[in-house]
Amino acid sequence: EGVGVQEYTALKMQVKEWSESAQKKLDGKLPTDAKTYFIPATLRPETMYGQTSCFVGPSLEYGIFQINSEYFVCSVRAARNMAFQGTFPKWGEFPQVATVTGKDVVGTLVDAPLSIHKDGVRILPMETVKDTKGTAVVTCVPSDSPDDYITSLDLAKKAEYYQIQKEWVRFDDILPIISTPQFGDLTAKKLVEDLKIQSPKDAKKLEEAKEKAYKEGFYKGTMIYGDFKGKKVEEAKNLVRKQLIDAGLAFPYAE
Ligand code: A2H
Repeated sequence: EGVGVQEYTALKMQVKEWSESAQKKLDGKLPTDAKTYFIPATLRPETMYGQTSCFVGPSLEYGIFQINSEYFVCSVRAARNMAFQGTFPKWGEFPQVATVTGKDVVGTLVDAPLSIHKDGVRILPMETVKDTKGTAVVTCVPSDSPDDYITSLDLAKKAEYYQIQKEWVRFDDILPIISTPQFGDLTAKKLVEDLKIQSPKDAKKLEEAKEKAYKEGFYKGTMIYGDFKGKKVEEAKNLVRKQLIDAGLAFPYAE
């Protein structure tokens, strides 16, 4: 990344129902009617129609931060950055009301803005989520992200091992959102299969897949779903981002 600034879209995924373990941990720490949101940072707002779940690092620590009458779940590092970007009411302050681990919140049901899954999606574990970038929350779009595709496949295959319900992965029929000349309309699936990626730990191949998916999607992709169907991805990206921000469902986040 070096000297460049990464302009993310921070999405607000409202909690509909906490997992049992999160509920226990948070008892008495949040008002009962609190509006709480998981905040994934994404570079691909135009893909939000295809969200199927949302990932946290199971062994990472997350803070719950108060912003007036709302609460955000993200890494402490990200909250600190947000405090210097005008996200919190008092510049430089990011009041933390609780701490949870990723493992605690797995199974929580959240709203996924724009997603076809109107009844919400589940918080799921992803071992490769880093605490050192974004918000340490990653929304899952298996049609266009090779990481998300292979992690979902792995979670669905080993649901018992991960102590999740297979249905939570919502991996059965992936929604095609973007079409590209080289990879068709399910870019991530095509690349995972072409490069024979076997597991979320195939870091080198995933890096290659990510690079290819991103370039082809951004420069050659056309939207085949949503309000900007027919438009180039390059153009749709900012239109979807603006739509989410104007609706109060997202905000800009940079690092
Ligand atoms: B992207 P960059 Cl559809 N750990 O969003 C691991 N991955 C993280 C992360 C973290 N702490 N924070 C963000 N990310 C992911 C959508 C998407 C993304 C699609 C396709 C590719 C893609 C849906 N997931 O990213 O290293 C987030 O996933 C591939 C580049 O800061 C975020 O955008 O450039 C992207 O990585 C940010 O990666």
